[in-house]
Amino acid sequence: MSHADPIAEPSADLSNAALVRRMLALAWKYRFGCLQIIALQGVLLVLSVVGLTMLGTAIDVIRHAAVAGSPSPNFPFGWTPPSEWTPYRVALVAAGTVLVVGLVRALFSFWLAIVVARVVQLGIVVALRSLVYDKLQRLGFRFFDRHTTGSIINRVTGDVQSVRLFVDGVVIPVIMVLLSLVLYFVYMLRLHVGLTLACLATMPVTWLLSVRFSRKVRPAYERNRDLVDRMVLTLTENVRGVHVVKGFGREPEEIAKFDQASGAVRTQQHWIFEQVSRYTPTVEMLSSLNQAVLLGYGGWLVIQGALPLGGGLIVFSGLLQQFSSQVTRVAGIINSVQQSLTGARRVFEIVDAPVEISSPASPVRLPKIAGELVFENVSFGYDPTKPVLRNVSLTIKPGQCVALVGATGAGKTSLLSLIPRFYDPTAGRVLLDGVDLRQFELDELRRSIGVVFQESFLFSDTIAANIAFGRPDATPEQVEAAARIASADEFICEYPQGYETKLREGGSNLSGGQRQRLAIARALLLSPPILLMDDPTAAVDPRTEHEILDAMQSAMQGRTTIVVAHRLSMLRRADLVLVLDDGEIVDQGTHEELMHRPGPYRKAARIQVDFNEPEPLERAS
Ligand code: M5T
Ligand code: MG
Repeated sequence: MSHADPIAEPSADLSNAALVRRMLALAWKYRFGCLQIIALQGVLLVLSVVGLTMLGTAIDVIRHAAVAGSPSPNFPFGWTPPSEWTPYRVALVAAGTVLVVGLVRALFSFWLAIVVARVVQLGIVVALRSLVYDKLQRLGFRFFDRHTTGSIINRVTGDVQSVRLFVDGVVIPVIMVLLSLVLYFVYMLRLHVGLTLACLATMPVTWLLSVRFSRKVRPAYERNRDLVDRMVLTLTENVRGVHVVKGFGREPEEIAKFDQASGAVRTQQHWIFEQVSRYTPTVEMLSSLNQAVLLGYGGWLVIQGALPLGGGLIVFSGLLQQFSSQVTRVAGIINSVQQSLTGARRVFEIVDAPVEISSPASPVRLPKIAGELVFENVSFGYDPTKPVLRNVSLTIKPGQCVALVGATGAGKTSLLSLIPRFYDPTAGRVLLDGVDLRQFELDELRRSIGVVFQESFLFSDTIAANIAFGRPDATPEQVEAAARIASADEFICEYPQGYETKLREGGSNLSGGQRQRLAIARALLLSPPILLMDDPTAAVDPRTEHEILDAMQSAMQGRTTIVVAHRLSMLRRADLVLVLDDGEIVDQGTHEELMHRPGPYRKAARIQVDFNEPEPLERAS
């Protein structure tokens, strides 16, 4: 087994071609829905051409009746009106048909909207969103260290929408554009070949323009997403750090910071809009050139009697308009391709991110975990080139209570985080009951470890639900028992709703010490063979600390406990004290032993002992 754990870069192929292939595969998964959408849009397309034909025919009928000597109309679809019908009756029938076609179109449009919503918003978007969210639950801490909250939130919400855009903004429109271009082109050719070629002469120019446009705008979209991320990050940090911001009176600077981030997005978007608004009128201008050719050449053909007015020129004009609007749509589609590629890259980056920490194929199962922990030459660094723990070796016997001491930044939290495999060591290994941690089933390993983090996070739910977070099936009695051991019962019962009291986001309606006690109760309720506590009593007064420690004495019985501690009251109770300095274990022993030899421990401990009668020399050294 390789112990190297490089900062894994997403190794999957995220080239444009690969992304397009994957999004096509996604569309293929929804092919029946997509086919339904295409069929409905096809019906709408045919209906619009039928409506246009009816209009042209009606004009020819009216003209024939009104203008003496004008040519008799050509009826479409091989149909001729009975000879006894007056021209007015024929025109009325045509009008009626146009109306019916319009009604049917409305019905189909309605149906189409429903199908699109079902396939796209309720199907693809929901499926993608849960795919990304599921993956996020399985990703290791390294992933979250590397990406900002804003970027992750954006990916789950915004970028997922960009991916579905590939289906309803690219795949389906491309098919529809092709279908309608062919239909219009064939129809125009049937009306008049020369006129068709003359009017479509500008199309290659339009096409070239749209290709150039997309080349120019593509990189801008990528940059735009980054800028939006940065803006969201400013916002989330501001909301989460509201106390700091207000406490330091930094509101104006924060506003300026946000303005700047939002200004950058605006400038960037403005540039994109500028490009779009330059492109669209140019294309529209080209299409009026077409109209001029149509009226000049087509008008001449009508006067010559080579083309009927309604069924010919007017239908042609309608077709041409549709044709150029479809060509213009190509630019929109290319835009959507860019946007969805950018979004897809960010979404698939999460979907493909290697799950660096996962269960082995055939995990080792122990009938019962005794709780012996061994570190064998463990080194670790968040960035592998900058080790935070160096060559740490230690043995903790089952049921031992170990205190971990060391200056801030010494690596205490990092050492603890290797035990539930929040990270894996860069070298060496950690053994539980003689088995490498990496051989356990991950969930099982983590369930047998209760963790009280240095900063306890609580959810916006009831107190009871927070305590039972790791064991949702716990009975109220068990929840209360755990709370009692953590000295939390008393303050909880002071609330009118007791254990059913709702916490605000992050537990912000509790004091720091209350939050910590809930976190202890949460870990104790798991009744785990191993208990890790990162400075659990930092936010409580010494008296409450005593209460907690006394009560926990029984709870710690038979469990391997590692506590990051600073206060002597805790250190005295520990079976073993490990002294960590700059990522290395520099000393270990009981409190008594360590106090009897000179070293950093005695020096640090004396400061506390002598607190009441300060000895300036001792403290300064
Ligand atoms: C040890 C660095 C930190 C420090 C060293 C958590 C964390 C830490 N570090 C990172 O680079 N990334 C991280 O996510 O690692 O940090 P620690 O283990 O948190 O130290 P500690 O628990 O002993 O300190 P404290 O202050 O909690 O007593 O260099 O920069
Ligand atoms: Mg720490």
